[in-house]
Amino acid sequence: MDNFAAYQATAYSVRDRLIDNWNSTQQYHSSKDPKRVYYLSLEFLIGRTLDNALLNLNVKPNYQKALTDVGFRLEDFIHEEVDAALGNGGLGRLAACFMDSLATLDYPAWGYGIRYTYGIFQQKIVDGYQTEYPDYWLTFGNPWEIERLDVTYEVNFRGYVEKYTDDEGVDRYTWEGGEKVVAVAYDYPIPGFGTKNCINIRLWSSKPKREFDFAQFNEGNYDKSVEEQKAAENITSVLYPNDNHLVGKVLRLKQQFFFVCATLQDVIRRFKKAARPWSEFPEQVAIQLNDTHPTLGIVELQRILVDEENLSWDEAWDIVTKTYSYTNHTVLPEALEKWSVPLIQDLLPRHMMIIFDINLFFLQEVEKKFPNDRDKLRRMSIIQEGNPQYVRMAHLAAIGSHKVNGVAELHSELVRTTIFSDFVEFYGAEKFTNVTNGVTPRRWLHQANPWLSDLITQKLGGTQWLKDLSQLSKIKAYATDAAFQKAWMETKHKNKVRLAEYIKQTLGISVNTEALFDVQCKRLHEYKRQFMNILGVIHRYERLKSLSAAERQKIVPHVVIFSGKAAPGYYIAKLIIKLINNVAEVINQDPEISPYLQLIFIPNYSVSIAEILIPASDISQHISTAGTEASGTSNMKFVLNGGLILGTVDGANIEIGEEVGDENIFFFGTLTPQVEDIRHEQMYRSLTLEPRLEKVVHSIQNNNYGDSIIFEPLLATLRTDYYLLSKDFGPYLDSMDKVDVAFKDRAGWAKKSITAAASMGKFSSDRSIQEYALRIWNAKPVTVE
Ligand code: NBG
Repeated sequence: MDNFAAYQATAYSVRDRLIDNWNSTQQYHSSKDPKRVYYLSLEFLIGRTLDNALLNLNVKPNYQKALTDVGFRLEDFIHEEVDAALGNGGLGRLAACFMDSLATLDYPAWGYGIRYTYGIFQQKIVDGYQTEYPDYWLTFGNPWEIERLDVTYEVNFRGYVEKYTDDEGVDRYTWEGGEKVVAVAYDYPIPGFGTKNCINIRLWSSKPKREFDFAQFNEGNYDKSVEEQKAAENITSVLYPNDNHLVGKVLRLKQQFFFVCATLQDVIRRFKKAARPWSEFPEQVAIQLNDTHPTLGIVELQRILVDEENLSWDEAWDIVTKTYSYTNHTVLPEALEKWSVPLIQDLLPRHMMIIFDINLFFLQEVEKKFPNDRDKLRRMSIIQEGNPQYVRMAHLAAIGSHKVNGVAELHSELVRTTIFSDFVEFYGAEKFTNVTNGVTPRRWLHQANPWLSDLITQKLGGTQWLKDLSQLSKIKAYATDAAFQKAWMETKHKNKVRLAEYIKQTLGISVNTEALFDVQCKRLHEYKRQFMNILGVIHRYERLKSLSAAERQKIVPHVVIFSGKAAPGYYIAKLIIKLINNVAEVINQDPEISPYLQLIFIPNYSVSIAEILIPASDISQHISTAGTEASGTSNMKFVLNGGLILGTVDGANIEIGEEVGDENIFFFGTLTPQVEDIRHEQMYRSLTLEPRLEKVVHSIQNNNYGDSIIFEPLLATLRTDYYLLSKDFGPYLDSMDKVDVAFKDRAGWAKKSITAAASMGKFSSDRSIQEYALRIWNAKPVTVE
């Protein structure tokens, strides 16, 4: 960065303000001692902080002016900041949006996570292939974190368990860890918008214990003792780069325990400041598990209460279950966490014993309620039998929590009827609830799209809508007002120009800003069906080729934009990236077609890239096979920014459709209840592909997009077609035609865009957080004075 020192000075001065607010908030909370909310997440995809902090603190104009006076441009600093990318995708970004809402709504809340030395890898495209590079995000320091050498805890692994009998004759256990490391806290202040409330994400970093192994050292094993020190630091080195996919590595399990162990010590220390009885713990503490990743926290709290605090098993378990609640983010089988019993036994011997006990007592209750149903016991058990046995983390999370929620209506229904159907029968339906996801309008409209934000503020006569997004609906009254339509579409155009400049800078390609910007940016995954999209692009290209010059004139020009990372080990997803880039190579070098179709793959998708991509889109694609995308959250961001959705009847698309109205969303495709039947049918007869799809596949096989041999494994997925591309391809293309027809009617399109955006009040993460607070946490806001 050019003016690094000036950037640092700016950042540190903003940080000082954050710390001031943070201190007042902490002092006030300490004096009131309200119930705290703890949001435990292995991922926080925060992105950049400077602009967000300036806007939330409402000091951006002051900084702008002050910097201009001394010859700098604030914008330069804003755009050169590195992202804090400690997450994979929607799950991690949701956690970041939730922190913004918790702060803005004045909740006494904490986020807890891991300070990975390397966040999500950097993606570069080399010869059309994704290549991964480490994300050295801390190289130049991080002005937004505060190292807390005064907040450290010991975390143990392995070792042995000893049994003894206490004074009352009860069998008790102590665990003496063998491998010891230290967790050091790093605090990341999160300012609320238009409030003094400033909360904190506390991220743990692993360090070796200071006691160096001198015994080893003296025996001449210097290298071995250093090795062990290094291993301790390794725990928090790297974020696992898998989205919606389990990879059962020991180091990952170590991260999970390290994180919950340090977090619980911190939470309990805070609880113990007031001398309250343990029975009050659930009245003071609500812990939300963001997916199953922090589920060992349930076991660790039970262990602390029973082994260290000497509570009875039942008293302890009552406290644990009243404290925890669990959010499920997927029903995809390959993403459901399970850990082998021998692995847990080795790493956490006492915890494995406790899991077996939790399971035993649970299954005894099931047996009481449903006698003689062996199969039910097998299905509901925390332990999956086999060699080796596995611990099903979702079962453990559900059993150890008082509420389980899905993240959109359809998904929560699937949670109740598929993975947890037995549990609904056992516990009753009230335990399983829905909280539809949301996004923060501060970052995703006000910050990412200042032109549109200003226009809305002008029209509504103030910025109150940023704290109460339902007020957006007042904009609907202007949906057919020609002057307002013009102003509205002008902001869209400015955003398209801004994106075009970014594309020009990074890829050297000039895109047509009058064209329809058609965007799909998200993690690469077969279930998200970027493959169907690129096959559709080939179809469009070849159709354009077959038209006369005069006929082409009538076609709506498209700039198709993809962006997204594939997990480094996900071979098929990486082939999809390669195919997109090969097709782009052909299309963009075809001068005949370029005025009507351009294809762009933007490398290294990130929060900051999303901030310029999303406001520029006319249509975004959310085209997962029905029943597979739990919610999606970028769908909400696109519509909030005046883009329309081309999507399947899946996840939060459905609820967006309910809000914006059928005429303002382009739905297509198989519905969830039919998906299983169709898969079944396809298994029993050899699949003939939809004719237009067949043609596209042949064209690829004819080497029109590079040597087709490399795409064989990708094309082979169409033979079983688990994700129903062939079934949905025709309706997909037809739906895209409807988009084009609608786009030609400029006034009609503006009306749709305005009406849709104005209908998005429901999808503020403020609404989500209020639902959690009311229905799950029983937590109340505290206005910091
Ligand atoms: C993801 C879902 C998305 C959803 C986010 C946030 C996981 C396991 N799940 O659809 O795939 O929007 O969670 O809830 O990452």
